[in-house]
Amino acid sequence: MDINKYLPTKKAVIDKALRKLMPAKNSFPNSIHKAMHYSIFNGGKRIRPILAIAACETLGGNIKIALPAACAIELIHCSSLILDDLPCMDNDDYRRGKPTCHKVFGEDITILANNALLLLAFEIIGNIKSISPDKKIRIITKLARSTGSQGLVGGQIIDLESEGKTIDKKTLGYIHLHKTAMLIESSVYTGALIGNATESQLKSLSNYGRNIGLAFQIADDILDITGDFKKATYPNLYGINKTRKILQNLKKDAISNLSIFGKKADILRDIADYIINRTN
Ligand code: GRG
Repeated sequence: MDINKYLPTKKAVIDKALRKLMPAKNSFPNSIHKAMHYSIFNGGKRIRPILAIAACETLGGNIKIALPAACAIELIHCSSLILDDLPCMDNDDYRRGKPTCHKVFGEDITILANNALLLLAFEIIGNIKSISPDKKIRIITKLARSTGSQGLVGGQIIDLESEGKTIDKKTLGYIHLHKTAMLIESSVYTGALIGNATESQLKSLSNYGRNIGLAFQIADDILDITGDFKKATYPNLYGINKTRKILQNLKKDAISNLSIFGKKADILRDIADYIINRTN
């Protein structure tokens, strides 16, 4: 399927599944469920769950089984965004073009919504009937690792501690890997494991995921060029031409991991293209 059709089609499937998996918006206690729905259904691209599904499809796996796990990853991602927007973190008033969760529901509800979304993600994975306990443990462990102090949280900490300082390329690489690439890699890993990947297929797909995860953040840096040269971004540290070269090399490295899958991995190749050329 053409990527321009594939992405919106899968996003619609994911949104529908998310509505089914989450407690209803008006269910008790209303305020937390309203905040959770507000944070999820506000226009996200759903690239992480789409990658999980695409990895599963590449292996000929059952995407109905991958769907709840893919949705769980979107819950983790959105939980991190609402935390990131808080005044004590990035202090943003808008997310996805709409007032941030704390602007609408307050900081107290936002912190609780972050925790609730995160825990719901693991509950959903725990409840998937058709995955073996062994695979569930591997998925849960991988996702927890990419979210905790050696993943998202770790990346966020170094990002916060680097504010106002001149940071070097190694530190910037650490931040991008931990804040963005690890969860994207874990999304591909999750779909691949559910698609019954062999260990060597899992390794190749994880490498693909990590490379496009880094590319995703660098493409974000390019989209976010503001003229603020104090900001720690690839264009500021490497210059725009070198940054574009790095982006192309990451795509090449990502795609080199797909050769063993032949044409079956075409959608993952198209997603890599979409990621480096994206406009939002
Ligand atoms: C979840 C326990 C826990 C902690 C989170 C706040 C924090 C710790 C981490 C911040 C992570 C962060 C904001 C990373 C940026 C990643 C990124 C590129 C976000 C934008 O992703 P898109 O473009 O967004 O996929 P949409 O809106 O499309 O979903």
